[in-house]
Amino acid sequence: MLPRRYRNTLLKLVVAIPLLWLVVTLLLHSSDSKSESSQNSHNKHRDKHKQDAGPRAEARVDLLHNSNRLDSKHEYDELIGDEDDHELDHPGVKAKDGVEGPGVLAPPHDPDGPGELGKPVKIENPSKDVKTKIDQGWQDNAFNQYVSDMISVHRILPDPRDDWCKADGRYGRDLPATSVVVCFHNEAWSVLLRTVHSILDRSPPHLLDEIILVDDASTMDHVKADLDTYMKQYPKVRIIRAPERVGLIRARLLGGQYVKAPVITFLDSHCECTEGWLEPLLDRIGRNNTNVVCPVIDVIDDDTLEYHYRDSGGVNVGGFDWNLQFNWHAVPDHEKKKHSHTAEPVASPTMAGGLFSIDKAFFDRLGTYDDGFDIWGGENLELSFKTWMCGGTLEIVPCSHVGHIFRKRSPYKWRSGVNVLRRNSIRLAEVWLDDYKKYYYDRIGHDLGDFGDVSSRKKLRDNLECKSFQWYLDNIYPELFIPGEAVANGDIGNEWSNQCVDSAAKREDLHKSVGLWPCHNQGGNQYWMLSKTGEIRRDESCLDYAGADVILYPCHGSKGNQYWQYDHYSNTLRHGASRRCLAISAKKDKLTMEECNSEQPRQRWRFQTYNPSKVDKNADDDDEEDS
Ligand SMILES: [Mn+2]
Repeated sequence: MLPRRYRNTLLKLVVAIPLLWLVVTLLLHSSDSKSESSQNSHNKHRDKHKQDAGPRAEARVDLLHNSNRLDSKHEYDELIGDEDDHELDHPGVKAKDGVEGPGVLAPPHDPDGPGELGKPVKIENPSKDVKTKIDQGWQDNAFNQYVSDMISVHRILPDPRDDWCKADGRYGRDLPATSVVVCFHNEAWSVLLRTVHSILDRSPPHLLDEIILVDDASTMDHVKADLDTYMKQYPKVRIIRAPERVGLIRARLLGGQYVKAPVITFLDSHCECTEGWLEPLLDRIGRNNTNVVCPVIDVIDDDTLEYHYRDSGGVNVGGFDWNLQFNWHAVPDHEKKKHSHTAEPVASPTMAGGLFSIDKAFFDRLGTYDDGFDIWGGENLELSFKTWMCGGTLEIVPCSHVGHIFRKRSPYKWRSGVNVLRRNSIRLAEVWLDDYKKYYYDRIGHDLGDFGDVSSRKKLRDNLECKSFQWYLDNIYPELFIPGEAVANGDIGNEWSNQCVDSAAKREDLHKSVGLWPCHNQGGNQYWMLSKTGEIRRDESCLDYAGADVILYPCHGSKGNQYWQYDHYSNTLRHGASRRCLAISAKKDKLTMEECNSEQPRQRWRFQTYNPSKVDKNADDDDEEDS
């Protein structure tokens, strides 16, 4: 909890600031005043990136790395964002300042205030008192609340859209309206308000029916009566209170019950919507009500609240691995070929889960979420699979950008004892994965425990006459690595030296050189699979060569530095991009990459098992001069 003295001050501020604004507004009857008092801050560019993180942030870190690897260093920099560009991109700041929709005067808002245009706010040399407050903010929220509190809840953001998105007639005229459901639990005041105001400020009023805030039994005072009082001035905002803690999934369903608009949009409570975020989403649903659509999720830095974005060339789509963990990957070639511009909506095998729009009737038809799901996790994959398998389409819409604060841990308390995520995932696997569930169960030691009754969910799938998971994999996610389809597996041995390719493949082993060890025939760190698309991998780690050492890198599915061609006649492993061959050094102490020479015994490798019938005949398509 906040120290009492600070809490009282905060409460007073919370009440006093809107009142003061009201008085000032009435007195002046103009929006000239820019008297917002804000604590002094020093905006300094910041380019530090945290490495250790929870699953969501992990996805983000991998995203950053993948972009860096797949494209170029230059594009990596673009992803991080370039403040100068932002200002050029946003000439209309002044015009919008002080106005918040028809007839409502916004609080005074300093266009040069902290965090404006998505710039980072950094506190240099905080006093002891300030440091205490900063620490408390981190403890309560797992992001820098102190910095958030300094930033206007109406801050202007850069316009992250491609020009393509702004062309005349790009979107239909008669779009369906939406209600936006935002669930929260003890969300920080300024962050929650900024979420709400970014929706109110940047959604065409006729397309926004309501914002439904669902309080999942918060315990902190600031989101109780104060929030009610504050939101009374905004007739479009409705607050629903769960009587007891129900968890994110059930809180969303609770909010969904109040939706009157044809479309439901779900957002997290620590988001910021950017200019034009809503129309491209609703346009897709207007065209076809079985389109389920996600905005691009931009990263709001958890420490500085800097807004990071990049153009549509960097858009990623959702996938998953056999731990049933969501992950991001680059738009695959087969999808790219369907589009003439990178800003067009792209098919995504899965969604991250927190931010999306769906036609309410279609959501109901799909059986919303499994009501046996508890708290959090797995629901995004469930909705993704059944959307595709039961006649819908899931898309990322690059013209729609919503920022999200990615936290590295959950600040909330939950009862312990049950592995909720695993239980949800097992229910999901039982209902939707058919025989492929075995690959997930392999990962959890076939320890299913009590996952409850899934018969009603299976019945739902039958009634909807949904397609098979095989169909989904073949048509929607052909990039997914299916362990049973490996062309080769087991150890990769060099007979001349009796050494095998040997590395652990945990997170901490990524980005490190791949090792060698005498072949032991025990699997473990010597167990590899050669995928039909030419990756040498274990789990999500791939052998990767970028010109220096052969390292382990998260598999990105885009060939390039991770593409290997195994010739089982000469037993050579040729690297696709460099055309060099994997070899063992003359001293037998490390892996090297050399000019290919099939006479060289140091370049000969044997897979424990090799099944040439599983080689994908299309795998060499984009290979110019095949051997
Ligand atoms: Mn979130």
